[in-house]
Amino acid sequence: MSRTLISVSTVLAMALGASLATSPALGQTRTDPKDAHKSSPGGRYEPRMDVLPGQGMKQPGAEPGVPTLTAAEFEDARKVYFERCAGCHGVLRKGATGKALTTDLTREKGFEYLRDFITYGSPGGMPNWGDSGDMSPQQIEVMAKYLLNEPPTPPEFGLKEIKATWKVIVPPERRPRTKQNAINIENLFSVTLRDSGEVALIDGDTKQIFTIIKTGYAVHISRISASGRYLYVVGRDAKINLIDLWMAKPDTVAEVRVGLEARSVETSKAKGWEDKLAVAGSYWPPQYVIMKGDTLEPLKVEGTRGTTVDTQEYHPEPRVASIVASSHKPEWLVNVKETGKVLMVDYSDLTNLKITTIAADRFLHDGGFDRSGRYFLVAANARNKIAVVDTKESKLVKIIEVGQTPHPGRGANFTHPKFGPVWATGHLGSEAISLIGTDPEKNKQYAWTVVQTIEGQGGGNLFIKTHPRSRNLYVDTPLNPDADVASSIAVFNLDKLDQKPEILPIGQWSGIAEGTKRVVHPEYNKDGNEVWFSVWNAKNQQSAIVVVDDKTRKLKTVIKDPRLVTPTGKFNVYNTQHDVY
Ligand code: DHE
Repeated sequence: MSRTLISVSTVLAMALGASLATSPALGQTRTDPKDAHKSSPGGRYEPRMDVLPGQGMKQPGAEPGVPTLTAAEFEDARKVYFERCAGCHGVLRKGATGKALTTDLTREKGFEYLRDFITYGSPGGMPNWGDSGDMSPQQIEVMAKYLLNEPPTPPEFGLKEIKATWKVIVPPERRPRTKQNAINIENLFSVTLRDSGEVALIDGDTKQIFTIIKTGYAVHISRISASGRYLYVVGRDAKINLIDLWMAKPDTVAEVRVGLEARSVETSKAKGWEDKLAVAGSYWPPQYVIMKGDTLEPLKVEGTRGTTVDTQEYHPEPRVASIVASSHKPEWLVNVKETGKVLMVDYSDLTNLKITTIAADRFLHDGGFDRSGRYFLVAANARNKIAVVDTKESKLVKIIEVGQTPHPGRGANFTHPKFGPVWATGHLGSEAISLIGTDPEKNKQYAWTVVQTIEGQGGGNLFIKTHPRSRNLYVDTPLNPDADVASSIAVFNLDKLDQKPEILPIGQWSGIAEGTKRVVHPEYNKDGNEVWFSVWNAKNQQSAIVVVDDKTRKLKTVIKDPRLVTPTGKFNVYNTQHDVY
């Protein structure tokens, strides 16, 4: 069933409405070893530094024997580097999933070597930027020279800078004491409108857009406070919006920027700590920031720079990936990508901050809890592993080998007819869906091993979802190069996992004629009887949300509105608040 993948950055560029002329053809099968990166499954699902290119950075001074760049060349190369290279090679070029490109190494290799390497790529994973037409020969020459010069350093963003961005728009004492709107908040969906930098709050009962709220740039995820009242939204520009869902018309009541580039936000969920604190992690600077839950007042900034779990070398820019809140203890699990460490941050005493550092594996990305809420399973995606952390004992339980580039989102929990409770992840790099036993009490023999692997439609999977009241498992494939696969969903019967999945043509059901109609991020309503899918087209094309009846697997409603620009993630208030997935 598996189908070849094209590069994720190409896919994302297309979704962003970038010119197809500069991108490889959709579905093109590659055999050239130089193309290994692009054809290797999930090979280019790497972060971009979307906001850093816009930061002014000083050009390092000229050095004897090193080619100089004009100010304009430096600016162009710097922009391209942050957009295309920094995700793998690091902002400071000390290496991440890609090799280090510090000047001691690049100068030894020399200009011609660098130029050819950028042009042709390598089987080890370097894209063939020149050969593919993604970069012109002139751009490549400038980039090779740029790499021979010292890297410019983006600015730090400490408490002073964070505080300067902090705004309380409606102070807590001026906020409503009771809910002022008639909406069933528990069934409200916060929908990411990625390219317009907004979230749409959609009433899950009536399917009406209640309001649209301006948020950060290329907005990423939404999370809900423990009480369900406050919604936290993070943009890629590290802007956090705090939205009060009790207002007659919910709106931003406070905002702050916690850094220059960010992807994650979470709140305090332990007993006695509900709604008290919030935390956000950034890609640059490498840090996380603890804030007051109801005002976003920044309280504490903690850096993540340190040594890696394996080679135990210093890494200058370990990015903060996912952050989840334990419900057992006043702790957050902060997953640090480049060092491979899970930091269990005890937020009960910010002066005497206790952090338990768990050595997992490198390139931690996304993950979720098992159904008991005790164990957290996180993908070390570039290592094809899932690390399991016991949040009660604050210990690593096991590191499990799965398929190529796991991407669980938050994963999917269900009771398997044979193996008992399992948690499932899909993969960017293959059609495999790995089911991992999660019950060390009653099903000890199956716990923390892959008990079954089932086959979806193909690689390019990002999210997978079920619900405690459902016996269906939905698997998306928005990054698959085959347009039919990208615009449809595979749904498995959880009682008959040996049977092939049914394919739901969600893109077609949306009634939209234009675009690839990538279908992404299944999300249940509160009752678990409907599943919502985003039909994600480019910014200048029509997109939609398709709602499916979970029992019949038939189309229920299509939500279309010109304001629904590039909808991607959807966060049902109740399910996000209670970690139902
Ligand atoms: Fe995400 C979650 C990082 C691209 C949609 N994404 C996450 C998390 C991280 C992350 C670290 C976990 C947050 C948490 O739980 O605290 N995402 C990144 C990237 O670095 C990457 C690969 C590239 C980039 O430069 O941003 C990236 N992500 C995307 C997309 O292109 C997606 C598909 C569309 C979009 O809106 O940008 C996308 N990411 C999502 C969604 C979640 C997410 C919907 C939350 C899933 C959930 O169910 O909780």
